[in-house]
Amino acid sequence: MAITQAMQQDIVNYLLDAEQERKEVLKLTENYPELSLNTAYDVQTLLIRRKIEAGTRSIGYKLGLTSKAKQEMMGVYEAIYGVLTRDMLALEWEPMDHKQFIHPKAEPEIAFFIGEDLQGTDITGEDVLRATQYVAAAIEVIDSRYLDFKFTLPDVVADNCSSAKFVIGSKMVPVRDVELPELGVVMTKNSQVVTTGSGAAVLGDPAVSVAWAVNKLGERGLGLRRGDVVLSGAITEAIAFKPGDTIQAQFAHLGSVTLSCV
Ligand code: OOG
Ligand code: MG
Repeated sequence: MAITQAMQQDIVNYLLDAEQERKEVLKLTENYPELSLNTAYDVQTLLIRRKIEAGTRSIGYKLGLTSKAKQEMMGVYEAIYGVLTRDMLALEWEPMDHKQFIHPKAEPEIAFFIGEDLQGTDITGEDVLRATQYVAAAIEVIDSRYLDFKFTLPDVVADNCSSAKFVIGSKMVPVRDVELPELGVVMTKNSQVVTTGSGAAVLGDPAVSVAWAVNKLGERGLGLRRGDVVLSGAITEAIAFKPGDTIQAQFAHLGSVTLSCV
């Protein structure tokens, strides 16, 4: 059975409801086993369109499942991309209210600030470096709308790749001043080290990860625009947090970024 436009709208309502009511829902493929990856990206587009109609705007993209640690954690072995919207941008010095989430987790990422438009289907990591103005430390908060944070590839893509919030560190570094694969990161929770990694964990090089997304977007006639922010994908596994927890990602060269949950 093909997934009709009407079914896609039903799915969007189902996911938006779960997010607004902060409730976990059964993954889509339980009821729509035929949901393909391509249709899942169509659903994601519709979902973002609804959010934009409700008053936010698109400010860039995020990569997901680009590291082995994340792929093994989620049991999904393919990279994905989602859309970042303005309402997802959280400020480092503002406490993050746990009540807005279902079951949030934090992951350390590298944020790319894009200085010129970049579109195509044979874009390389080098092209990405040329188009990038700055990089900065980031923490992404993911909050899958699915029961127990479990999903298949089309499920997570339709759910805009579990996107919820992200925080960017205050230090913007010219991309040519750092060797991205060698950038080490230490993540702490309440001052205890919980995980460590380096940029190379992300498809060997975070710039290659961003290039992958540009090429995927290119297949849909889309691309990066000057001013976009792109999150490279988590370098380590994601860490669950609760009210009272402080999560910090300390990067070599990029400084640190902190999230305090209340
Ligand atoms: C999917 C989103 C993954 C990342 O950085 O790998 C992601 C998930 O794990 O829920 O954002
Ligand atoms: Mg992420």
